[in-house]
Amino acid sequence: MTEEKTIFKRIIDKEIPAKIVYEDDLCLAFHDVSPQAPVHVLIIPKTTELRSLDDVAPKDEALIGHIFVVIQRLARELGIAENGYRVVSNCGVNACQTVPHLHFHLIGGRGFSWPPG
Ligand code: DGP
Repeated sequence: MTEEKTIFKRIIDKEIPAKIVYEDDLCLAFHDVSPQAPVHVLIIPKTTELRSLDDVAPKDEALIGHIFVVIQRLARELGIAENGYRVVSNCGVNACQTVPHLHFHLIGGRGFSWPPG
């Protein structure tokens, strides 16, 4: 049985539109459809193997490192690096993950509180 594509895989395959801010062979970054801050971008690997952070294995170290380098560059390009930003990966039910494709939220442009809700 073939698993149904997630919404993120459909964005990767350009089947549905997204405001893409960065793309390379390994990852894609686009504006979140429901922004929680003035800047809210999602960075996702193109592989569909990783449904969440919990699926990441030692073989993925280079990919995850690459994604974080991209996140840092995007934070600078999007003008949120100077005042600070937050990177979030919701993993599983307790963290309210809704899309089963590993993703990192890059949010900034306002102050955040801690602890998170
Ligand atoms: P999470 O709760 O961590 O699984 O976050 C999923 C995020 O994905 C959520 O902030 C909304 C965003 N999202 C869901 N569907 C779409 C879509 O079709 N387009 C875009 N750009 N973002 C989406």
